[in-house]
Amino acid sequence: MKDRVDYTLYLCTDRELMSCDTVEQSVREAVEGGATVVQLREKDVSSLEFYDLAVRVKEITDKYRVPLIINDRADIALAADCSGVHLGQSDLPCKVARKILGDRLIGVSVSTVEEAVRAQQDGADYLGVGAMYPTSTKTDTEFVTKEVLADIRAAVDIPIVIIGGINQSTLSNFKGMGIDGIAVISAIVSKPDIRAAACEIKRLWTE
Ligand code: 3NM
Repeated sequence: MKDRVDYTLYLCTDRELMSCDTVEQSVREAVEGGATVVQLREKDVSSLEFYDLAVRVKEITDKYRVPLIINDRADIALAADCSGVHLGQSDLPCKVARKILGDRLIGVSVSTVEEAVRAQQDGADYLGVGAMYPTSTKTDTEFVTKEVLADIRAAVDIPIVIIGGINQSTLSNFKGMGIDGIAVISAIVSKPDIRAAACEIKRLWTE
């Protein structure tokens, strides 16, 4: 299954930014618009709320056969039988998460060649590289230049998604670089028509 993951349009959820009432609705609309992976990204909820939400969102992603990745929490990913987890540099080390998750997907956020090479060595399945641009969605990020992105692409052979300020206008700057997908929050979930926004971004990225 892991070799067949389509990273083309990787949606991250954000309950603060979403234009609709529920995370489930934002996910449903985004996958109907063409999101190929969903990361459930929750910060200020209890473990019980996170777990319950993961179970509900997974019903939607399963229906559309889209992998559901849980941000940070390997325990929730396992408990809700999700496809995997996404780890930041301050989360569980990839090798430790691997012990917990067996062969489920593990993604790691990186912003340097060193972090990328280490993540691959530690068994990551894919990398999230960013932030490519300043973004008000997440302000505590390191920035990655296009040159460093190219160096990371050359240094590892696992799939790469780029994140941070990726939208309808910026995505074209990264075409032809061997990037496997774009990870997007605000340019999709904050739009009044989430389905249409996902569809348009995917069209622009893949055309
Ligand atoms: N991680 P938007 S940037 C969740 O650099 C996240 O690792 C980042 O949101 C990183 O698509 C980011 O609205 C926010 O810019 C991306």
